[in-house]
Amino acid sequence: MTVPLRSSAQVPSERLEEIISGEGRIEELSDSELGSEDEYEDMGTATPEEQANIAYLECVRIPIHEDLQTSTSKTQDETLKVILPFLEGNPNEFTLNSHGISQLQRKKHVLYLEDALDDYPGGFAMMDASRPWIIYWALQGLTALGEDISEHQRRTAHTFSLAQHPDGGFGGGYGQLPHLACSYAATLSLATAGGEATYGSINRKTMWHFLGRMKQADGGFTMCQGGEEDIRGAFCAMVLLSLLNLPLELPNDSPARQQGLTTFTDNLGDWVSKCQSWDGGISAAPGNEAHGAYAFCGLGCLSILGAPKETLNKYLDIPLLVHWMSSRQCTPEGGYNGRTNKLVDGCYSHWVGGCWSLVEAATTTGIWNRAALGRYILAAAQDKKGGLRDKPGKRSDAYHTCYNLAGLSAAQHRYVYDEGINKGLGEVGLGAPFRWKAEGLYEEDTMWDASDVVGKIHPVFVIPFRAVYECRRYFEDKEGF
Ligand code: FPP
Ligand code: K
Ligand code: ZN
Repeated sequence: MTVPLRSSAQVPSERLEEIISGEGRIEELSDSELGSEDEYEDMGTATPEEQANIAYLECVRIPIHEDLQTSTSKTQDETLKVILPFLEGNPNEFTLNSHGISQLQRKKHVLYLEDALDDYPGGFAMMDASRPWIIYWALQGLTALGEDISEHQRRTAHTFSLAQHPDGGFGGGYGQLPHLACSYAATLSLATAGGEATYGSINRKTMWHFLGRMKQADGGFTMCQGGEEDIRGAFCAMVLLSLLNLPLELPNDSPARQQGLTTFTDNLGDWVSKCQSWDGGISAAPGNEAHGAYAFCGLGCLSILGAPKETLNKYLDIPLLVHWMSSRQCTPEGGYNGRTNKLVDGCYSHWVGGCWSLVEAATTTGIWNRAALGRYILAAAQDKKGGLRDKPGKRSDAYHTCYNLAGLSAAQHRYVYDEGINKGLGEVGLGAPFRWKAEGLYEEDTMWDASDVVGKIHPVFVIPFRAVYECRRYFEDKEGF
């Protein structure tokens, strides 16, 4: 039997090799290299699983085209032509799973992330302020791949002891000013590394004062002193307050207290509510364009403020949000884009894909295509050299590796909110995020085998469940400072 297949030969094989090896760039492909829309070739030796995969793609891969061409529509068409060979065939020549999709290249990704924790050449000096992020992405990715990262415990604690600011919070490294994003990535890294000495290295009292300086009278948080106020700040602050079991009362030296606020959560839900845009998505700050990364921050923030069923329904228009989130899943690519009329990108596997667990705890379940996301991640986002990427033609990096794997986990596992679990943990304060559990694997219409399954990831904190509950337990025994 022959199955019609879009020809990967539309892109000359040596160019395809460059793209696969990460040296070629999509933007460099000329129109003739990208070929025409309707060329097909026979696929003589497809296994039944591959044929089923192709048959599915045949049904969904021809989008309805407007006559009007714009730079946006052209970039989209070009991107599809680069991605389709990876969905329909196997240009990386990875071993295929029983569904005809590339297997998860676990060993390669582990080596890639181990390397990301090693030394960097001089050109990376500009990334110095992002050092906490790099450590977080690598450690989180490794645990998702099933690695025991406890050997990194001492080194992680040491690195962040230098990045902790005497006035509270973490910067990118020694001598840098504290920042909410650095504090978030540092704390998640330390929680993941685990161990009492590691937890104990976090100065909760100065962190509480730092957060007090970030709190704004309108309810939101700035990222740093005098910096931008956006929904990342609201999410990062709530993660720190809940994971470290900090008092919810504002410190006396908090400027917001002088403006009449008394707690960190004052006006917060209303501020997040104002970030929901007219199209249902969530933006960085009121009035801005909705974006997937900010949707996750908004939903994460509300899921820490209280039970998602209450807070999400209270502060958001959920049907409108669900419509916007559903519109982010690209067809036929299967992965997500971050905003309207933009391109599929593996990191949104988490930023949007990861929103579903939170939203499904507040409304109907079963409203997204997990299999299509799994297909994009396994077939198109894995780099031949190890690590995962935005899309074919882009280089892998620790950020895209972490968030592709988190998205894969969201597709594979059923994460549920259960009031009944962890009695005695999070009874006072921000206890809602300690009510999550993994309730088995999603098994209908999957695109993965057991060996492609990644670890369970806490849907709000995006670190292992063990790390979340152990860390909170440690800080609950340390009430006061
Ligand atoms: C657009 O980039 C990306 C943004 C506007 C937001 C980026 C923010 C995050 C990824 C994370 C924030 C989360 C925390 C917890 C701090 P782009 O224009 O290059 O990409 P696009 O075309 O896909 O929109
Ligand atoms: K992008
Ligand atoms: Zn990306």
